[in-house]
Parts: sequence; structure tokens; C-alpha cells
Amino acid sequence: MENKRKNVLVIGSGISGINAAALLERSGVAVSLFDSNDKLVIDDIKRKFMEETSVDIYVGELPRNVMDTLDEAVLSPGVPIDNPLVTELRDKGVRITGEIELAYEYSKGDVLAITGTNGKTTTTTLVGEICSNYSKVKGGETFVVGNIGNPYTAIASDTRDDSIVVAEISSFQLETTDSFRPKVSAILNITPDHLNRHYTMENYVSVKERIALRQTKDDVIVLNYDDAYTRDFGTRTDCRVIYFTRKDYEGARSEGCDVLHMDGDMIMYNDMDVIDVNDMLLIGTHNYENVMAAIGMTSAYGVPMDMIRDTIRTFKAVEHRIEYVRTVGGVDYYNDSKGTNPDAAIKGIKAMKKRTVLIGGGFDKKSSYDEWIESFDGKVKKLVLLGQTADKIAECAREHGFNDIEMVSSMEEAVKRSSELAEDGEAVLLSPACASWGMFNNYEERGRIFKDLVNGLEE
Ligand code: UMA
Repeated sequence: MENKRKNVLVIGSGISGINAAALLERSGVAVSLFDSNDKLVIDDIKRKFMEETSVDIYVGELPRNVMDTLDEAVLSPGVPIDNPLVTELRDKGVRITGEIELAYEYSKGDVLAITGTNGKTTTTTLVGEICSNYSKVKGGETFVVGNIGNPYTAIASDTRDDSIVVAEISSFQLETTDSFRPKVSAILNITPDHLNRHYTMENYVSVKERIALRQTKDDVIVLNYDDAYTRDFGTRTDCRVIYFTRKDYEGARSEGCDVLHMDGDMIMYNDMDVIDVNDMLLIGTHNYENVMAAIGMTSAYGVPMDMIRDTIRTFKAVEHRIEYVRTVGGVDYYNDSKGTNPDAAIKGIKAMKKRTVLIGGGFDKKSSYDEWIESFDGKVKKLVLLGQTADKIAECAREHGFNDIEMVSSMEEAVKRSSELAEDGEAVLLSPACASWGMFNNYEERGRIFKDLVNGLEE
């Protein structure tokens, strides 16, 4: 595959695009880089490369003569496959691929890949830690890559036959995979998200299922039996299925599969005790699901159960996911900036034990907020809203009879108002149910700004 490439265009000059272009350049392919944002400065983009680059860079509009020479275009995850430039290139016969596919073609070792609407980052991080411990014993190295923020292309050339690549894969990235074949994959759950990009739930579900596109009966997929979409996929896929369930062990077992499940506080693999949730640092039932998925994936890969158990026992929550920040004046502050859709944000509220001032709102992904508002369940004292979706959420909340709403125009104002509203013994939770785009570059930046502001509050 590699030596067939001649003239490749990488679209998008974010972290994915830069690393994809650098990988191609190192491999001796003629590569151009294009970004549709005409405000970008070419010298600034050049400086993002780790080494001196001779990649041709274009911003704003792609010259016709460049377009005419191309035989492949590699899309960054943020570039929709139906964007007019991509459509034109496809019509001209240019191969359209993506950053994950490119990295996979250039890398060695085994891949364990995780997708799902929620829980991806926690599960990927946990699977990564378990595999890192395994690599120390077995030899080789584990790399944790993908949507988690570390592009797969950045490490592709460092992988060897004994490497393990643990990849968090988003639906954006799955749209352009082709030969990508994980040895073990997982779809954690599928709830409405990114419908502005995938248009319908049906499309979104079928994009998620692409994680198993090239998997065979020799490979394994871990699926959530409690989720109707992934349960159904288990009956259609060719690969060996391991289910996890919190609700219906007998049902999952009757499918003839191995099953991770819970008996009270005990996580079990079929009829074997694995770990008591009280021995873990992770909290919340959604995290028990992530842990079950991680156990299913790593045991299927061959990691000894004792090593899996020991790693889970000491594993902490990841940044921006119901992350405790600080207690000021008796008020606990939590950063759940990774609650970028209503379903993830519901988990944030559910994990709260105290009356909560909730900060929400952000970029409009055309989500419906009804279930999120319904989940408030008397626990939310005040809803502080910011961003593009503020009015839409406020309207939805009022329709559900929730009127304790404050509108603010910045995160600074949101933290200030919340600190005035929350009383001793209560909590403040940033869990926006929306993406950060429009006000912040990403959810990490939003979370860090929130934490900085909270850390700046006076006792
Ligand atoms: N651009 C174009 N044309 C377009 C669209 C974008 O030229 O049609 C340009 C933009 O002007 C910008 C660049 O593309 O300069 C941005 O590329 P990108 O949006 O793909 O962002 P990257 O910085 O490369 O980060 C991407 C993922 N971003 C998205 O999926 C939007 C990161 O996921 C990922 O961590 C990173 O690759 C490494 O693999 C972020 C994300 O928000 C965290 N993901 C979504 C989520 O988790 O919900 C899917």
C-alpha cells in the first residue's frame, strides 16, 4: 500500500493533519497540506511540524493545479466526508482516506480499538494501562492513541511486531477507515450524538459498526448487552462476541457468549469473581461498565486476570470526567467538561450526591436536551447556561417545568455566579451536555479554564 502512494493531500492542519503529513513526508511521499481556514498563516503551520518540512501548504482555497495531480486525500477527523472539496476529489477518482487508516497501514503490532458515544476515554486509558503493564512482562511497548488526543500517525513509525496499540476511535475517524482491523474492538454504547455531522441515528450507528468492518471470526468484539444497538450488532457480526451487562446476565449468556456482569458489587466474568467495585477508585455505574469492557478486551487479548485486577484497583478517573477540583466555602466543585453530549452529562448529574448548581451549554450539535433536563430529578438547584445552545436549553427546561435558570456570557461569569448561588454542603458541576467549540478550542481547554477559575476563588 505504502509505495503505491504518489501525490497525497492532507486536509486539516490540526494535530491530526500535521502528524499525517509528517508521516507521509518521512516515508518519501509527495505531500501537500490544505486547511480551509484562510485566516491561518502558512509559517505558523510550518512551525507545528517537529522537524523542518518541505510539505507544500495551502490555506483558504486549494489551487486547481494541485487538485489535478492528486491520487489520494487524507482527511483529518474534523473534515466531513461530504464537504464540497472532498466530494469533488472523490468524483475525480481520488482515493479518500483518513488519518487512522493511514497510520494503520504504516504501523505494526496488535490493535485494540474502542469506540462508543461515552466512556471511550476512560476505557481507552484503562485498557492502555493494563496493556502497558502486560508489555513490561511480555516485551515490546504499548501506545495509547487516537481521539484521546495523541494521533496514531505520530507513533506509527515507532511500532514493532510486538507493539500493542490501544486506540480511542471516534465516529468521525471511522468514516474513513478501510483496512483497519483491530484484534480486539469494543463498542461501549450508542446514543444520539454528532447528528449535525452524521444526520441520522441510522447513519451514526452504521459508522460505529465500521470498527468491526475487517474483523473476522479470529477477532473479538466487546459489546454492551444493555444497549439495544450494540446488542443487536452482536447477533450480526462475524467476530467472537463478549458481552458486558449490568442488567441481564441470563439474556446475554443465552446468546452463547462469554459475559462480564455484576452480582451486587462484584464484577464477574461468567461465574468467576473478578473485582469488588468497592476495591476500585473509579465511581459511578457508567464506570463499572467501562471497567467490564476493559476486562473483556484485555482478557480476550491474553492479559492474565491478576494483572488486569491489580491495574483496575489503582486506576483513577481521567481529567475532565467528573473530576473533583476543590472545596471552597463548603461547596464541592467538579469538572465534567467531557460531558459533551446529553447522555454523558446525565451520568455527571447521576454521580452527584449533593444539591448541585449545574453549568451547561455550548456548541449546538442538534442534540435533544429533554432527557438531560428530566434527569435533574430535584438534584439541580440552578442551571447556569452559556454558549450557542443557552436559549434552546432554557426553552427546553421551561417546557419541562424547570425555571431556575441563569444566563451568563462567559465561563468567568458562570463560575462567579455559581459560587454565589451554591451554599455550604452543595456542589457546583460543569457538565455542559454540549461540545465546547465556538467558545473554546476543545473540551480540555474549557475544563482547564473552569479549573483555573475555581482554583482562583477565595475561601
Ligand atoms: N478543517 C478544514 N476543513 C474542514 C474542517 C476542518 O480544513 O472541512 C481544518 C480546520 O480549519 C482546522 C483543522 O481542520 O485547522 C482541524 O482538524 P480537526 O478538527 O480534525 O482537529 P485535530 O486538531 O486534528 O483533532 C482531531 C480530533 N478532532 C475532531 O474530531 C474534531 C480530536 O478529537 C483528536 O483528539 C485529534 O484529532 C487526534 O486524533 C477531539 C474531538 O472533539 C478531542 N473529537 C470528537 C469527540 O470526542 O466528540 C469526535
